Amino acid sequence: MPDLILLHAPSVYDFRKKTILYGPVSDLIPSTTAFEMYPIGFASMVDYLTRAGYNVRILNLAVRMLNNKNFDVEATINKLESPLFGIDLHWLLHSHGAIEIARIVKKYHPHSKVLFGGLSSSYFFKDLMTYEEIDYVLRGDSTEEPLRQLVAAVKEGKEPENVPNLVWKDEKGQVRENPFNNVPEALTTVFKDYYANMVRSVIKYRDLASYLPFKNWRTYPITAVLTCRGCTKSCVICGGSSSAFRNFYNRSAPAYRPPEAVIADVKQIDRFSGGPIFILGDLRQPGEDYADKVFTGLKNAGVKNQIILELFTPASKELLQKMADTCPNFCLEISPESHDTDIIKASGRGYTREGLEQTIADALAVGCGRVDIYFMIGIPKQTYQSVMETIEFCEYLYKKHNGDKRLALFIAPLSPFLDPGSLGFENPEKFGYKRFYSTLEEHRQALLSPNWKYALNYETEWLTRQQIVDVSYEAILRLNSLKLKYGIISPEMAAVSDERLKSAREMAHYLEELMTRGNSEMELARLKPQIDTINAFPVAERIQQELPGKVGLKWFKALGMWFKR
Ligand code: B12
Repeated sequence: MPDLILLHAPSVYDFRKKTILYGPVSDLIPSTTAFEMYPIGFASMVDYLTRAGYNVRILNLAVRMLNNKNFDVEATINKLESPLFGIDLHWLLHSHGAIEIARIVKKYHPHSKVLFGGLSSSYFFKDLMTYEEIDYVLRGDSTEEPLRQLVAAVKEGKEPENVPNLVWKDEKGQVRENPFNNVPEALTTVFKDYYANMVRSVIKYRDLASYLPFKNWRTYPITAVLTCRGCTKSCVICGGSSSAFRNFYNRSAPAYRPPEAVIADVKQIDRFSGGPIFILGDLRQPGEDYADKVFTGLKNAGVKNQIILELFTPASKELLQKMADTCPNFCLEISPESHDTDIIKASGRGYTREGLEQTIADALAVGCGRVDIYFMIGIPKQTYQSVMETIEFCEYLYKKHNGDKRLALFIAPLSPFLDPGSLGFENPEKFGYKRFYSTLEEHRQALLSPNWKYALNYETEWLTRQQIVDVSYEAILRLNSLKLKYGIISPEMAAVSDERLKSAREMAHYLEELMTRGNSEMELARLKPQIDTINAFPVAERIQQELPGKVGLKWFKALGMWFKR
């Protein structure tokens, strides 16, 4: 019997039965609108506990529900056995699904304990304790060691009064808050051997289907390497900013993994996957020296996988050249949010229009395989007009670089939520935000809105919720036409995208009408198949993001890695 089962819920339970028009909320990530990807921390928890001698199983319920329409969640949970079930509420948009799954776990396993963790759990720990099916919340961005202590306490039937970071209910149902003092300054004891230990766990429970991080992972096995917890920047919309970490996760400075550990991960991944590897976070955060060490290590490792690197601020040509020398055909991720220097500044991002243009030009010149630029709708000072100017800027870039196919431009709304803990969420007026929801339950209910407009937990002084919806469709449609015009995407892909966006826009308007009329239940049920079809349309942006190349999984190697142990 596993000592702990980690469950990942879909954003909304049961999305297969509810009628919800999602909008372009997950177009730029590998997940679908069910947000089936579990936190990378699942791998580090499996690794840490396995090394400590415990058995941990992962069950990605969201991915199972997506991949099999007959997958029976209740029957599956009923068959599980463990004294402790952990559910992630890392991203707030899992708040509906996560709590419904907790209810199902308690229904079938009233004597097992239910544990929540992740950034949103840490933020909303008091709210979570009011749900009777939740026994524990582990706070913080680094829960491996507290979790080890909790698993031991549960196994031994002891009260967890000494487990750091834990909020729990004692025998009388009183909520107890243990000291929140497990906040490691360096990440030297985590992610030691996590690929091997994940493979070990998959084999032990003979259940690869429940470990898949997202629906299409088998055909596009992108993997991520964590470099740090925390952040040096304080972007207004980010719940993972330095101020959010300081105020809510008790972290005053980011903790980094040693460069050697980052290289070791990349080498481990190379042994079982030919897919792209996303090195998370700007490597210059701890200093240029850190970045240099990683690049030297990568060069020596001779890894063939395509490497994806992030930049939080403009980079010198010298640095970009170094990236090209060490990771041929590398892919660059840049999120300036807007083309307009004033707006970029108001959102706290570290670019200017000139700096952005220079970095793009230099990256293309040194041979970067692809430059991904992400713009966002719903940031301070941004008007309808300004969003349209961002699209004009995109055309300017395509022209300037002669329709270079390596230039990948994307725009999406900040949705559904302005992150809790972000400067914008905490001081809405100061940054021109109006916040509609505050509590966990309000956010949970918002996720059930048939029209994504009402899931948005904010609007701005410059854009109402309706305008955010309208301008999002308009901007993405225009960008799509530009991509067609400059030959960036095929006419077929452009046509599919066009159809998806136009039918979604039409449906959003119809839903708005319907909901203002009231009494819409029957009509919503009638619309479900149509809305499901719109939600399931292929997303051109996601297809465009998938890096071409040899991306197969080296299963035999993965198994070999297991047998060698
Ligand atoms: C890397 C990253 C991603 C990666 C995800 C990689 C992955 N699988 O984890 C990608 C790019 C795919 C991504 C996507 C999204 N992200 Co993101 N992401 C980040 C980022 C930059 C770093 C996260 C991080 O440091 N993790 C490390 C630590 C904190 O977490 P961890 O190791 O996974 O888990 C540890 C703890 O959190 C905790 N824990 C987590 N789960 C559980 C469960 C249990 C039971 C327990 C006990 C403990 C526990 O213990 C773990 C081990 O110590 C942060 C910003 C930041 N600087 O923090 C945003 C951030 C987390 N993302 C955010 C958002 C909003 C999203 C999206 C919803 C955006 C969107 N609309 O598409 C999607 C959701 C993806 C999905 N689930 O399908 C917000 C979350 C705000 C909130 N509170 O809801 C953040 C804070 C900032 C931001 N706006 O980007 N993201």
